Amino acid sequence: MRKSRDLLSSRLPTHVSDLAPGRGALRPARSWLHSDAPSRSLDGPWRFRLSPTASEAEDFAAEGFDDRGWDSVPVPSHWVLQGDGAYGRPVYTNIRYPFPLDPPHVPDENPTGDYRRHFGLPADWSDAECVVLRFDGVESFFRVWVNGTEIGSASGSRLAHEFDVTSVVRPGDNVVAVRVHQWSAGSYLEDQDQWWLPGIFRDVTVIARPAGGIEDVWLRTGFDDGQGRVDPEVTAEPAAFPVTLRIPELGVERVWATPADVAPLDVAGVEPWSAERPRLYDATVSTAAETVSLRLGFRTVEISGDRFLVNGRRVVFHGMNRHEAHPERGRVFDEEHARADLARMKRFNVNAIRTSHYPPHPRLLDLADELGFWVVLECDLETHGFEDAGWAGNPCDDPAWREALLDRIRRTVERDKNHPSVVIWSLGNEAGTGGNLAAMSAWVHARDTGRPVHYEGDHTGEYTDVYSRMYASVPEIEQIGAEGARSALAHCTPAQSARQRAKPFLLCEYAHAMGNGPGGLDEYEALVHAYPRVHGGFVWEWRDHGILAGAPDGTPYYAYGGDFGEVVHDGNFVMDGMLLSDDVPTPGLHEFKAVAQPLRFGFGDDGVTVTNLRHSADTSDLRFRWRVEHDGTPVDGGDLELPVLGPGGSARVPLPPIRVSPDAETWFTVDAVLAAGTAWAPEGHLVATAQRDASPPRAVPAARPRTDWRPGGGTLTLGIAEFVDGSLVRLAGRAVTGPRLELFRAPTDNDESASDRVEDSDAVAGVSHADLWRRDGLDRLVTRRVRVEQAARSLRTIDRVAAAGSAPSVTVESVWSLGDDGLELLVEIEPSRGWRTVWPRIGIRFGFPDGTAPVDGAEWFGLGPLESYPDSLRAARTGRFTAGVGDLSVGYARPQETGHRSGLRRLTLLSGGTGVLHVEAVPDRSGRRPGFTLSRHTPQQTARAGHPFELPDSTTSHLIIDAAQHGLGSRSCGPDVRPAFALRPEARTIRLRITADR
Ligand code: IPT
Repeated sequence: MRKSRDLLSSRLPTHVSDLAPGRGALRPARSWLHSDAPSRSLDGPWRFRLSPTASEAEDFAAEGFDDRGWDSVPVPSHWVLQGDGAYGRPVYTNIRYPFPLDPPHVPDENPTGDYRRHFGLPADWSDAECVVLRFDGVESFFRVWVNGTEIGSASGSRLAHEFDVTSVVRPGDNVVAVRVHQWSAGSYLEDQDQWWLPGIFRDVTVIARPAGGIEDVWLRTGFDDGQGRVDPEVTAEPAAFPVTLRIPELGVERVWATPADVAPLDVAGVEPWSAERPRLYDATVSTAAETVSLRLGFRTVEISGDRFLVNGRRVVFHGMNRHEAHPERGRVFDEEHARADLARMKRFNVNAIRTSHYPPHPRLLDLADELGFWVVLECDLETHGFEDAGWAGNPCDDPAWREALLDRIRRTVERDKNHPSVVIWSLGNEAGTGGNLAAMSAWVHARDTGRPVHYEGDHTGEYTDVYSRMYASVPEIEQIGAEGARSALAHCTPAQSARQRAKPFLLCEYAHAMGNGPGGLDEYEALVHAYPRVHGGFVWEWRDHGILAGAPDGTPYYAYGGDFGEVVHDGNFVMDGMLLSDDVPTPGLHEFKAVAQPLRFGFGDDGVTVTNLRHSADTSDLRFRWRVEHDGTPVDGGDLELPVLGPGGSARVPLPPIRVSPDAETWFTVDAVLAAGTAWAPEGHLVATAQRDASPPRAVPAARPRTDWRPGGGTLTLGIAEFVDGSLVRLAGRAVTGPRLELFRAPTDNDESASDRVEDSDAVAGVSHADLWRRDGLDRLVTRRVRVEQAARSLRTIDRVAAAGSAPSVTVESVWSLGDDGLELLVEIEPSRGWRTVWPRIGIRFGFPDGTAPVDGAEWFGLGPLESYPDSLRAARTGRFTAGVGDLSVGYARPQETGHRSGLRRLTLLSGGTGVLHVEAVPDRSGRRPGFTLSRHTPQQTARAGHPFELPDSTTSHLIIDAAQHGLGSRSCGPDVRPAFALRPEARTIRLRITADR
């Protein structure tokens, strides 16, 4: 083909520790464009061979090499996820490198994948000015040969690399050979908290670049006061001109005769782009030889003082950190799945994405433009493993690495610069600080004046534009919000503090969603409304990274660190998502949705004030519906007429007449739903909701004190309850164990954290709550029956409950009495002095062994439908719900506390859909209501399992009625439970009325 070039002017790297980002015929970074120039996908099966080291002979690259003995793997894929372990296994580490810290070297044991495939090129490609071979993602360092000639090499795993292969390709059959090393110098820059997954994991494409084509184009947009602006940059040979810009919907057709004519243009009648109303306009840029298609969104990003503004309005990020993770594909992109995932985000009121911690597949940004997200686009950079060494040798502060880092940020910005959704560039994550980061930032500032630069690690704010933090506590953010530049930062000089705190503030990570949690989301949200400089943040993180694996008996499960026999690993720290590995939203995500809902409802005596909290969209897309329920049963409902509210607008509308029940709880609910279907949800989808208790006050019936107790044991029947020596043995003819005091919960990941961050909490630095609970024996309490007494139609037991080896105890007095309205159980729980920790729960546990009709479900009136905890109650509503016992627990990747339903009024235990026992919960003297948990496992059994498949086969349903539960917090990486939601040892009462049908 024409235009052969001197491909190999520089010596190609022969060692994987070469610091240079790439060599050979690599072309400059440019936008990932949709062009009508011919291209061929090289995705599909490739011949593959894996070697244990990097030093295998290179003969495979020869054109005539006989690869018939090789295996075949699909491209794109990660070889460790292919062949059922035949090509090694994934490795998970968080901060540590999985190889010695010996930069820029990596071990000789360096899994190396050799790939080969043939591809045909049509004869008419001979006319191409240039033939380009593009790799959209290869982890971590690769060399390329075409038809036996070495072309070049590259690293930067989640970045695009294009090679000029014009001089070596030919019409008809061609052979491409690629050698991929799992470890390279580049690995030192890619220490993100995720699986290490080598291979060609994004698309490979061969592209014909036409003579007179468009090398690159950047259509910067702006929006100001109803007026759009396009500021174009066209990269093309002068001979390629004229170049024409067309925006048909806006009637724009602009012809630039020469490069010098390319100039900004104003466009009237434009609707702006926002995450809420992602209005896009199709545009084309063409020469005689090539047409490039883009979708324009008009918006202006700016920082004004301590405000981050788009189109002049302050943005609040209700964001998620999004990794590319899939249980079977790893980081391989699947557009359908990505679209469904983003639509799910929209349905859960997520409006922003931080692409932690690397650029996603380029199509993801097309989807973000289209569905509407504010995107913080992050460079592929993390050097976290240097932290342990006090950041000595950190590539970010060593000039030898500067070019490699600049190459990464250039490839990041250039590839995705056209996307309206991208509103902030991020230099990377957890990479310390240093001159190379400052140089990266300077490069971005020079290249793109239209977007600010973010990097959390710039603690003194030297080279970035926003003040970003991770996992800051609520009190600290309150101080940042209230005092701003007046408050001093510990690690800064006064001048640095002032500079940093005068910037817009955001949380690039918060609310660590590992396991059951996070708690306290609503407190973070409140800060956003109290302090305009606080711009919200990005939950860590969107999804669990579990990898689908099989237990020894074949049971499928989601594997985490250590499950593949890694030498060093970080266990289930990779399971910290708002979605479980199989896409199931966690209760934490439902809580997020409720907290981030874009409307606020304020109930008054006869009206409700509705406020639109959106950035710029009005409420014309919403319909309002109301309903009245008596004890959870709908009795009335209708539409609520509301004027269209502009952003920030509010209106007070009268409530419909509410039919109040004299003997049932009356609840009024208002729902805001989509009036019409959107790209991400059907008509009727619930966007926001609120409830108001309209019940008249009701007195809690007093418990009748008794004094006529006399000793009594033996067998006793009280209505449906049968006792032997004071112990309950049957209820309504059904075998039952307990109730016994239960103070333990299977520790959550937050409970298991031993972090030192104990400010503003009851935690002990360096020791987990779970260890303290185990030390105190909360999981192994034993009982001594102190007394069994009877009175007419009543039974009383007094138990002393304590753990082996410790003195503190709990006195449990249980009184069973048969009254006119059935059987009542009154339990007084009173701890002795000397308990030192917070408690996970204060409850009583019943066991229902499987008989002919096992207890397998629950129907209840209380808070639901999902689990809730003291610091995670916003998604829960008062109503009537039904669920099977299996659906009452969440399948967290590591089994832990789950299933607590707060605010219980009435519970019916079901067997095969039929009620077998009814439990009414009477509020305690302070009006507090208990919660319940129905599970096939005890907390002790759950705590012993590392994965769901390790839970023992169950023969019993366990019902726990909790007077109280400890909060959730997010101590697994962040603040612990706030004091208001911490459960300290205290006296509690549980009062239940138990009945059966007939
Ligand atoms: C923070 C990391 O940025 C993120 O990648 C992830 O590892 C998260 O922690 C925990 O899951 S860094 C941490 C030291 C605050």
